[in-house]
Order: sequence, then structure tokens, then C-alpha cells
Amino acid sequence: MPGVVVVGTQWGDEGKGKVVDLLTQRVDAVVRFQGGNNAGHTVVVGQDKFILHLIPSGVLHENKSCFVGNGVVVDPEVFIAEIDRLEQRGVDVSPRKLRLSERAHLIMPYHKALDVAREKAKGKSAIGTTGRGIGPCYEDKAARVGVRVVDLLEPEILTEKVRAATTEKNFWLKEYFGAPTLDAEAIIADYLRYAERLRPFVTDVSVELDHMLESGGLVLFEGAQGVHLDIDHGTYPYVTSSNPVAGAASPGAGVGPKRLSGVLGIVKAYTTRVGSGPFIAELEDENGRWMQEKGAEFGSTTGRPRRCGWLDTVVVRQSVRLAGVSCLCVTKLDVLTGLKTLRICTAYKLDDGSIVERIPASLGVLARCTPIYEDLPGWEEDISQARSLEDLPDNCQRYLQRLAELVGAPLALVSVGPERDATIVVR
Ligand code: 2SA
Ligand code: GDP
Ligand code: MG
Repeated sequence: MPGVVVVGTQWGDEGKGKVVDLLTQRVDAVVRFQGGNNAGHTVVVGQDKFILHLIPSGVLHENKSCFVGNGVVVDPEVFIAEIDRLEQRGVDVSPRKLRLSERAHLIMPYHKALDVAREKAKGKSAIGTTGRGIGPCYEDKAARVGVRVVDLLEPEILTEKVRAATTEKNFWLKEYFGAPTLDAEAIIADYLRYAERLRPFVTDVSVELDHMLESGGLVLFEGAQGVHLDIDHGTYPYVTSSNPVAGAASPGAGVGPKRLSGVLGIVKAYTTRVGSGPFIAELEDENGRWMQEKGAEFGSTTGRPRRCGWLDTVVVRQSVRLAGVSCLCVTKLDVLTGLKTLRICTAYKLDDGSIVERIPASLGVLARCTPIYEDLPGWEEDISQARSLEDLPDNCQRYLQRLAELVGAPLALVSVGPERDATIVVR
């Protein structure tokens, strides 16, 4: 399997960071292909906890390559700070190991200012973005006025682009949003400084990956966010501005689709969502609070509390289809230990009594849906030390079996704690 894609099958924060770190030992390289530093991927090694935002979650391993692909939007200040923080903690993040695509788009200060201003102006209908400038950066990319990593190495082009963009963005910031404007010359000076730090990391990621794959190397493509935050397939407009589906690894890293031979879908054993938008199986009772507390469900980037709910297999089944998931990794199963009855949402009921098994495109229709649940008995036993399926209580095994059955993909891994070794390898 030359290229395996890891994707979140819900609304992100399924535990992709843990799984990517764990699987890195089996591959040669790890690649980010979409999103930016809106992502927060947590890796726990012994007593140490690392939260990665832009740098691939394989970085803690020696002698593995890490790539930031062209599909990622890169805030250079955050990228440099992340390198420095990791280096201070003894992690090798040299240009020998970490490579940055020359085609990746840069998040600029005006992207962050516009993200925040737009959310504020939306008031109650705000998306609940991370405020990191992700949307406005992808907008500029699509509008063909974005600033790319390669522009950092050509100061005249950088200067021209930043001056033009700042003039336009200042107009919107001041005239439309009543927000403070930005100084183009100060931005140019900062970005030219970042250029000197970034220069050694910059490369043609597509070419390097091609060499690696041609010579039999194994590559892991690390998705960020989750399929239901996908700009095309998610709960639009309550989505992010990239494509977290597995297929996006091809354009986002510059590899042909035939290189992608497997897709591992990460499924949290219950559901969480951070930010606004529909969430049919959401709980606002003691069960939801249980998941929030036991699962420590706070945003890894913004610290916002995550909304919690029962496992929704309509959501996951749809992701299995959209991302072509070949097998599953179920995470945070340990968080459910102690709940008497577990509910699994198997379909939705529309207010006219009809059954809905796919998420409707219309948010109006979705708002008329309520969950149909199947109840399963819970378990009391501590499962955090389980290392094989047989170590799990019968009811826990039943829950997993039913999950796999309902979503239509086989189990490959089960995670029972944040640490690397708190994992069951099924197949
Ligand atoms: P944006 O900033 O434009 O991408 O926000 C648009 C929506 O996408 C959601 N989003 C996320 N959802 C879950 N996890 C994410 N990463 C962080 C984490 C989030 C955090 O690991 O916990 O710390 O708050 C992430 N990034 C974007 C976002 O909430 C909006 O709903
Ligand atoms: P990601 O964005 O998908 O990488 O997920 P996050 O890192 O944002 O959130 C997942 C959280 O759950 C992190 O704090 C992880 O350390 C933690 N975690 C991952 N797997 C497990 C697990 O199996 N059990 C428990 N209790 N925590 C886990
Ligand atoms: Mg996260």
C-alpha cells in the first residue's frame, strides 16, 4: 500500500493525531494536504503532550520525512513558532526532515483580520471559525490573488502582491466592517523576515513524493478536520474552506490518485462538533456532559468546549462513501465506560414521518430531522489496558461490531486511551 490516507469521519477531533503518530513507524513519510493551523492534532508520548497545527503528526519520529503539501494554507509565523517550540523540546525539525511546498498559499494578516471581522458581522449566524484566516486565504487562492510560498523567495513579486491585496482588503476592513486597517509595508517587512527562515524548507513536494513512491516508499496522508466539514460535502455553510475528504490528498499533495491505495477512517466512539451548525445526535444532558468531561472535549487550537452527542452512523456511513474508507479506527472508546445505556443513531426521521438515511443537502430539511436511536447496553469495566478485542467486555465488543455493521466498513484499530500503546490492532 504505497499511499494511505487518514481522514476524520465526523466533524474533526476524532484522534487523527494519535493515529498518524502511531502509524508513522510503518511508513517513510507523512504529508498534510489541506487545512492549516485551524487543525489541532494531539500526540501523547509518555508524559509529554504535543499539539501539532501545521507540522505533520509524524514529526516526533526520527528518520521520517514530513511534508506540508500545496493544498495547505500556511501561516508562516505559526509555522516558524511551531518549529521553534518543537526544537526547544528536543524534536528534530530540520529542513532535512520537514519540507514545505513552494505552491502552498500563505495566510496573511489581512486574512485573519477579515475572518474575525466577518464572523463578528454575522452575529448569531457566525460559523464559529477558528479565526485563523483559513477561509479568506482559500478565497484569495480561488480568486487567483493569493500569495504563495514561492513568492517569499521573489521579494519584488511579494511586494507587489501584498501592496495590491492590502489596498483592497483595507477597503473592506474599513468601509464595510469598520475594522482597523493594516500597513502593507510592515507586512512586507515581516514576510521577508519569515522568508529567510523558511527558505531551506521550501521544495517541490510533488516531485519529492514521486521519487519516494517510485522507489517503493510508503506515505501517509494526514487529513485535517473531518468529512462533514468538507466545503463540498459537509453541512454547508457550517464547514471549513477545504476538502477534508480522502480524494483531496491527490491535488493537495501533488500525487496521482492511483497512488492512494487505502483510506483509514477515524471514528470517535461518540460525536463531537466545535463551532456552529447542525448536529442531530447532540446531547444537552448529563450524558453529553459525561463525554465532554471524560473525553476532555475542548478545542486543541482555540480551547472552545466541543459540543457532544451519541454516535451518529448516518454521519459516519456517509463519510465511508465520500472518502472511500477501506477500514476504520474507532477512538476514545474508553470515554464511554460507565454509561449504563449507549445509543447509536441509525437514521433520521423527518417531521412527515419518512425515514432519512443520508444527510440532506438542505439545512432546512435537516432541521426537520430527529434521530432514530438503537439502544445498546454499556459496560463498567476499565478498558484502558485492553490490547486485543478479547480483552474487551462483551457489551463493548457488541458496540464495536454494531458500529462497523451500520457504517459498512471493517475495524482495523481501536483506541482506548490517548497514549501510543493504548491501542488494539484488529487486522
Ligand atoms: P475555519 O477556522 O474556517 O476552518 O472554521 C470553519 C469550521 O471548521 C471547524 N474547524 C474545526 N473543527 C474541529 N476541530 C478543528 N480543529 C481544532 C481542534 C478546533 C479548535 O483540534 O480542536 O481548537 O477550536 C477545526 N478547525 C476548524 C470550525 O470549528 C468551524 O466550524
Ligand atoms: P485530531 O484533531 O483528530 O487529531 O484530534 P484532537 O487531538 O483535536 O482531539 C483528540 C483528543 O483525544 C486529544 O486530546 C487526544 O489526546 C485524545 N485521544 C485520542 N485518542 C484517545 C482515546 O482513545 N481515548 C482518550 N481518552 N483520548 C484520546
Ligand atoms: Mg483537532
